[in-house]
Amino acid sequence: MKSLDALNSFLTSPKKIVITHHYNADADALGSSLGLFHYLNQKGHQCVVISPNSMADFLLWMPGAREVLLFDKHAEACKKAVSEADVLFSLDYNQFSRTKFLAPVLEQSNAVKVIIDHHLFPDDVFEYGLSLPDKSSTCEMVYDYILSSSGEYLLNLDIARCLYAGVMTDTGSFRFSCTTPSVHRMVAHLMEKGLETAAIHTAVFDNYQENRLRFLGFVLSERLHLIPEAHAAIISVSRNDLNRFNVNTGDSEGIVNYPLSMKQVLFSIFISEREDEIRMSFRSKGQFNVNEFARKYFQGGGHHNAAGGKSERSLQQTFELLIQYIQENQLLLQSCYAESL
Ligand SMILES: [Mn+2]
Repeated sequence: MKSLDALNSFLTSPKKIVITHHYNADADALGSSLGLFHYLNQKGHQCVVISPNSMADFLLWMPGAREVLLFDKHAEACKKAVSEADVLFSLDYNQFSRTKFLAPVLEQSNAVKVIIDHHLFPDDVFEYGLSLPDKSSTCEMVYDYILSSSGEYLLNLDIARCLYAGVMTDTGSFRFSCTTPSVHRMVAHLMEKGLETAAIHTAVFDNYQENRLRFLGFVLSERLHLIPEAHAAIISVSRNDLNRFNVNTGDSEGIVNYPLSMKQVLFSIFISEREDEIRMSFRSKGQFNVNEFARKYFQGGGHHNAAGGKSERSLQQTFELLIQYIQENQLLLQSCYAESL
């Protein structure tokens, strides 16, 4: 794969550029896409951001969010933009299948394909780009790209807001182990551009509707299962539970983190019953590697402290399997716990 430096010599004249990210965009996916969008537009390119599906409400404050083309709403406009594009950026994902229904459209594109991403094992479809699993977020990588392309003078408040949102969420508000000194230097730099961090934290995190807060209270009280000897916790949510509180896909986001606020818990799992599968989120604090766990047992993966997976079994069967796999890892979890402070 050729470097982003090499791409820059291709971008010396104005190009038509499409920027995409994964299905169910999170703040890093959308923030990195819009950060790059605001940057490349200022460079004279004609950019469009395409999202595979409609985005969660807590992202709509981002500058440019309402200009994003949604494949589930504007399929024809998306197809047209992709077919006319000279360059296609893939941000915060490493294979087209992560865009679900948009994937066939991207696969047919003749545009130069570029990846900027921090997940393991990128597909070989990309001609240019950067895949750095040690980076905190794709937003940090877009920031690095802007600086390394001598674009510092174009780094404005809109870009700062978008990029900060992704780095804030992907580092768990600067507490995961991926929060390097460069992350803090980046944030300091963005603050010098006028960024107000508190307002963005509020926009992203303090946005619950009543049903979502009540749902959170319910699952913590009624659906939390602890496995104390393995320092693990499982929250298991059925389709009925989701319907009862009328919660959408995005509403369960982040609930997986709550069990980690207990001293004795260092591995937390959230499983929920969706249309066609059991969706799984894994989080850990410290040394226990949930990326390996998700990859080994549940067709998933992600990062050291945060990963996802899925199961085609029933909710109950998935729960029982989880208990079994946690027991298999019990000694490891105990030693991770012994090494924590
Ligand atoms: Mn990310």
